Parts: sequence; structure tokens; C-alpha cells
Amino acid sequence: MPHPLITQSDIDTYQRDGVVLVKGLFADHIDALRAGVARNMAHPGPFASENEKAGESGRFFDDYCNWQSIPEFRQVIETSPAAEVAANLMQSESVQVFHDHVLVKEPGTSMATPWHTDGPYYFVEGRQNISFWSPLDPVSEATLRMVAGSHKWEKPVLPTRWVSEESFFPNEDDYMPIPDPDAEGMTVLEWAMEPGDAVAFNYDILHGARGNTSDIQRRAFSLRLVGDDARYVERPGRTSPPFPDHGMQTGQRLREDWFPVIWRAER
Ligand SMILES: O=C(O)CCC(=O)C(=O)O
Repeated sequence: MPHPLITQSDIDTYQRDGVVLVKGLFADHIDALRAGVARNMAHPGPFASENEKAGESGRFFDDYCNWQSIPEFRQVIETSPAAEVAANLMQSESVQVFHDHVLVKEPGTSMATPWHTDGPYYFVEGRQNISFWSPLDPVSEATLRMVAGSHKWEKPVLPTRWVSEESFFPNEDDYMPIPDPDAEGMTVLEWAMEPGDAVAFNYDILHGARGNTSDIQRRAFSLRLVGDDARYVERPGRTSPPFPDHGMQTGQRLREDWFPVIWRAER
């Protein structure tokens, strides 16, 4: 039986489309996540970025890989239903933490999150993976936008640097150019969401977000998890996140002392 927050139809949708809305995934953890974001912004980690782009107004803060030093994030990762829901949606017998990601757009932030897929930036491959993107403020205009089914496209989408739009790796020809889903008439999924709702999406789903022209903050917490078939893969340069000195080799499972298993199926 799936966790009560989801149905078999949600699992089928995730397997087919690579994206599904999970209402209330972090509903019991909103205060903890808000406190964690506040702690993160007060003490940014070594990879924090302000995404300052010429001509853009407002503030777009993002940071990742801090959950081990933010007790509120650790507690949510270890006690929320996210691990079990991830196992159900990925159809996996185990769930490992990959990393946390915080993305805050202050009111009046004009910069859009460019269309991208996360997979090519990461050093992990496999079908069983999931991100839960959860707003900690009510969100409509600045919600996440996704192209369903894009995780099954033949070629990966070119990873670029968000601010300069330059290619992230030197092997540009191995990727397809970044599509413009609005201009190309693709169906874009997006939901107005309440704090604690979550969009679950595969690492290879094309997604982006508008700026935040509203007069309230748009705080978002993304939790990235992997399942049974996740394996380390070498990329043609420093990945994002980089995890310096991880010491893994292509084909290995992610090391459990850095990427702990938070859920296993009962046998
Ligand atoms: O919050 C955003 O604007 C983008 C989030 C995103 O790209 C992600 O969580 O992978």
C-alpha cells in the first residue's frame, strides 16, 4: 500500500510523466523548514549563490548541501513522510539522501529560474531518483513549471550557468539545446501551491520558474533523493553540487556515509 498522502494513480503518473503534485508532504514540518531556511540564509554554506544577473532586480538566493549542519533540515529529512513517499513514487526498495537545496526569491525579484534539467549537473545516473520542491509560502506566479515526459527525451538538455548562460561543461555537442517550452507550444504543468505541498519530479524533467513579482517572499526547499539503481558517473568537469574529494568511481553506489539510506522496504 502506498503512503496515505499518495495513491496508485500518483505512482503511475510519476512513472509515466516524471512529475506529480503531492499535497501536504511537509505540512507538519513547515515551521522547521522555515527555521532551517532562516538559519541557512544567516549562515550560508560554501556553495551559496546570489544569482546576480545584470539588469535584474530583487534577490535570488540559493544554497545546497547543508542539511547535516542545519538541525531542522536533518529532522525533516529523517522524520517526514518524504522518504516513504519517494520510495513509493520511484518504486524503489531503498532511499538515499542526495542533497538539500534552498531557493529563495525575495519580493520583486525579476530573475526567472532558467529552463533546465538537473540530471546533467549531477554525478548520479539511474531511473530511480526524485526531487521534492516545496514552497514555504503560498505561491502561484513564481511556482515551479515543468514539461511532463521530458525525462524520456533521447538527448539530455544542455546544462548552462544560470547567470551567464554559458555551457556548464565543454562537451556542448552531447546535449540538445535548451527548449523554450512556451514559445514551442509544449504543455507546461504548474500548480498554485500551499506551504508544505511538494512537486515531485525526476532529475531529467525540464523545469524552470518565473521571477517573484509578488509582495511576499518565495522560500522553497528542494530535497533530492535517489533509489536502488542510482550509480556514480564521471562528468566532463566539476559537477553541481561538487562534493569535493568524494572518492567514488563510475558505477559505484553513492557512499552511504555521505549519502545515508533513510528508508528500506520491510521484507
Ligand atoms: O525554485 C526555483 O526557482 C527552481 C527550483 C529548481 O530548479 C529545483 O528545485 O530543481
